[in-house]
Amino acid sequence: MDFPAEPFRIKVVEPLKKTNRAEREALILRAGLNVFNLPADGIYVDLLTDSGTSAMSDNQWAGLMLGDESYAGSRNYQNFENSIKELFGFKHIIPTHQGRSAEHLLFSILLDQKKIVPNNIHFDTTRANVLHQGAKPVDLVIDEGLDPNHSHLFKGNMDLEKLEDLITSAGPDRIPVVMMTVTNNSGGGQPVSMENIRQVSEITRRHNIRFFLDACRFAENCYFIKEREEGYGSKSIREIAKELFSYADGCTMSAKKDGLVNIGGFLAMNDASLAGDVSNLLILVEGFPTYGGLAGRDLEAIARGLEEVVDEDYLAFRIGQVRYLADLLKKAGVPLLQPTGGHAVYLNAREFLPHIPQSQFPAQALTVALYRHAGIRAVEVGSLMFGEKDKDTGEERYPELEMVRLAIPRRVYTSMHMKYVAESIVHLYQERKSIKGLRLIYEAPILRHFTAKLEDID
Ligand code: P71
Repeated sequence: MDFPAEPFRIKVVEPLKKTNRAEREALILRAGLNVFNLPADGIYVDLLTDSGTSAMSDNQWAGLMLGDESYAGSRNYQNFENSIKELFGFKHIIPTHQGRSAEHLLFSILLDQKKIVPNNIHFDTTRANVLHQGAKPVDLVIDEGLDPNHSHLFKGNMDLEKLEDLITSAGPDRIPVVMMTVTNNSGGGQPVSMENIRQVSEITRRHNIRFFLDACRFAENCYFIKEREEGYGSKSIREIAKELFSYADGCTMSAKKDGLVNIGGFLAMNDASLAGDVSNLLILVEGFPTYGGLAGRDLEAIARGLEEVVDEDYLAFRIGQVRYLADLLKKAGVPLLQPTGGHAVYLNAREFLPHIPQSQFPAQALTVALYRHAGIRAVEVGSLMFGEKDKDTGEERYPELEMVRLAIPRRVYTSMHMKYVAESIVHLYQERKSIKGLRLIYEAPILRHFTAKLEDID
C-alpha cells in the first residue's frame, strides 16, 4: 500500500470553511503578509505547528469527565505520575503547563552567567530559556545534520568529538547539563540513534555531568530507532523508550506533541534534591506539585495520551502520513529537506524559488503564496525567523537554510487532506516563476517573525 490508512474512525467532526481566492487575498493583506496574523477560520489545512493541535481519542475525552479538581492529591495526578514512571522510568515527576515552563524551571535552578548548555540543536524556546539565565547555548549536531540534502538516517545525532572538546576546553564545572532534543525539531524533526544517546550518556557520566532529554517527540524518535537501527526491529516502542530514557538523568517534556493533548508538560528526573528545588520554584510560579498549572482533567488526558502514543499502529500511521505527503512532493520534483522527518515536511525555498534573493524572504514568499493559492498555512523557517542585523554594521545577516515547514497535527487530517496539500504545492511549483519577493515594513526588536508586517515587491 502506498498510503497509510488511518487506524481510527471519526466520531466527531469539526467543519472547515473553504474560502475563495478573493477572500484569502483580503485576509492575508490585512495580516500584513504574515500567516501568524491570520484568523484560523480563514484556513483550510493548518500546518503551522504539530504542537497542541492533536485530536484526542474518545478514551481521552472520557478521561476529562473523570477530572478530580482537588487542589492537592488529585487522583488524576496519580494516573499521570504512574503513566510517566512506567514509560519513562524516572523517579520524580513534576507537572507544568507546557514545555517551556519545564525548561524555565530546570534552568532557573541549574544555570547562571558562567554556564554552558550543549544540545544537538536547541529548540527556540530552549535556547531563549538558556539565554534568559545569562548562560550560553551551544549546538553540537553532526555536520550531516546541517546539510539539507544529506540522507543520513540519524541526522539528529550529536557530534561526540565536539562534545568532548567542549567539555575539555570549558571544563565540566561550567556544564551543569547536556541536553538532547528527540527528535531534533530545529534540524528537521530528525531522529537520534540509541547508540548516540548511549555514547553521550557515557561521556556525561564520565565527567559527572547531568544528561537530560528534551522528550517532546520521543515516541516518533523511538519509531525511527525501531525502523532503522540494528537490533531494535523486534522490540516494542515501550521497550525502546524505556531503554532510551534509562541513559538519561531526566527530561523536559511538552505533552503538546507526543502527549497527544492540547496543553500540558512536565519535568522528570532521578535526583531527589534537584526535584525538591524545582518543586519549590514550581509552587511559586506554576502551582502545587500535584497539578503544576494544569487542571486534574488535563493530567488525565496526558496519562491516557502517553499510553496511546506508543501504539505501533498509531506510529506507523503517523510517520507514514508525513512520509506520504513528502513522497507525493518528491515524485513531482519539489525540493525538500532530506530525509523526511517525524512531524513535518520541509520545503527547500532556496531551490523552489531560486529567482528570489534572501533579502526578499523567499521562504516567507512561498508561505504567503501557499496560503493565497490553497488556504494552507505553513510556517517560514528562514531569513524572517532567523535573519538579524549585524550590531556594528547594521547589515542583514542571513541563515544557511531557507525552509517552509509543513507540520502535521496528530490524528487531525486525513490522507485526502495530504493529497490536497501535495497537489496544491505541485501546482504552485509549476507556476513558481510568478511568485515574487517580499519587503519587510515592520519588525519588532526580538522574535520578529511573530509580528512582522511585509508587502509584495512588484
Ligand atoms: C513547534 C513548537 C511550538 C512552538 C513554540 C514556539 C514558537 C513556535 C512554535 C515547541 C517545542 C519543541 C521542542 C523540541 C520545546 C518546545 C516548547 N515546539 N522543545 O515546533 O519543539 O514546548 O510549546 O509546550 O512550550 O511548533 P511548548
